Amino acid sequence: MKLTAVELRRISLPLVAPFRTSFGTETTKDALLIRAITPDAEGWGECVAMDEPLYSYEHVDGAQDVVRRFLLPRLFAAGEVTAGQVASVLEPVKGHPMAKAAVEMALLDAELRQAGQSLSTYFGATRDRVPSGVSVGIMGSIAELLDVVGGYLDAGYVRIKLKIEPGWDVEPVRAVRERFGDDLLLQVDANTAYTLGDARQLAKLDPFDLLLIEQPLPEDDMRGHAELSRRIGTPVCLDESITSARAAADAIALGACQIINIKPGRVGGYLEARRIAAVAAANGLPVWCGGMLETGIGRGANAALAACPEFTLPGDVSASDRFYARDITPPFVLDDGHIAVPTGPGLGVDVLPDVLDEVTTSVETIRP
Ligand code: OSB
Ligand code: MG
Repeated sequence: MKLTAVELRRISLPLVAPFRTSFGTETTKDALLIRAITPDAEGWGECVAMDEPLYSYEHVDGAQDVVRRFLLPRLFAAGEVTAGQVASVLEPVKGHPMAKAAVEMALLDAELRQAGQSLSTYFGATRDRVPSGVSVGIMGSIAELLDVVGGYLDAGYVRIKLKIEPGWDVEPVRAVRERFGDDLLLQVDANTAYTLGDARQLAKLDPFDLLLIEQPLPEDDMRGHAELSRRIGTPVCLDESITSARAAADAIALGACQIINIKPGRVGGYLEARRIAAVAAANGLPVWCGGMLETGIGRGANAALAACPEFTLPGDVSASDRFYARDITPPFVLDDGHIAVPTGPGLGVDVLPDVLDEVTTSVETIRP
């Protein structure tokens, strides 16, 4: 693909309700969208970096700066670049996987649209719909939590993930188990809020038969996760720590995780995400597709990834209305607890131009 221009567009979308995790509370989504313009096709990428560097060190203003100043000049200088070559062209720039992922995604969309192939076909996906799980924020009270979880179960979600932190762990899990029963697929996500010294507290989750505990310890604490895995009964799943296929192979070799949450933005793109799925499958580990409050652009791509055969656990690919009353694409909806995988060329989702314009806060066009 020969890029003639790249549009960096910022949008702001209000969330239907505040989303509280151990690292902060979100009330609006400020996303960076990347539109790759080539003579034959256009493609969209979504950067999942958040407002503040609290989930990972990236943040959306910084990602835009990195794209503008360091990534696009390298891509322009490289001339004709396929999506598969983007990662190696950008490899001299250290880190910034979310910025890189968004650029690669835009090129991949353009390339596949031109070829008339869907992302799911390109990935070798084997399903046309994916089971949908939902990530439930930390609430002000157990009563409120039970109401919210009940609402999601009534909507049809097949798996519940509770955000936890010290002081909000065993009691909410116990309450949800007691109210909704032993058959409910239930897991928790700590977003690095604990230390190995909390192993005894985390072992108190053992009786509740959780599918997994996601990222209890700091991002760089691989040995801690390996030790914790020996001390608690709940399987450990890594999110923040898995930054690449190499990191995944290391974590598996160390025994730091038994399950992996794959998020394309966190690992530098959908192509690296596919490689992580392959590494996990070769080692017999289940994987699932995480989420970063994506708009319909990223949500559709995540559904395609989650439809690949390695993804054997329900992911955080929820319906659009879990976060947004109005999205910039036609909404993804729950059908019998599932989300349909887009079938059209490229990402297979079409941006609604009027909504996009209404929620846009800035547009910057960069040319070679
Ligand atoms: O840790 O999985 C996470 C959202 C933002 C940042 C990190 C995480 C999350 C979620 C929500 O849990 C996932 C989603 O539904 O998009
Ligand atoms: Mg997580």
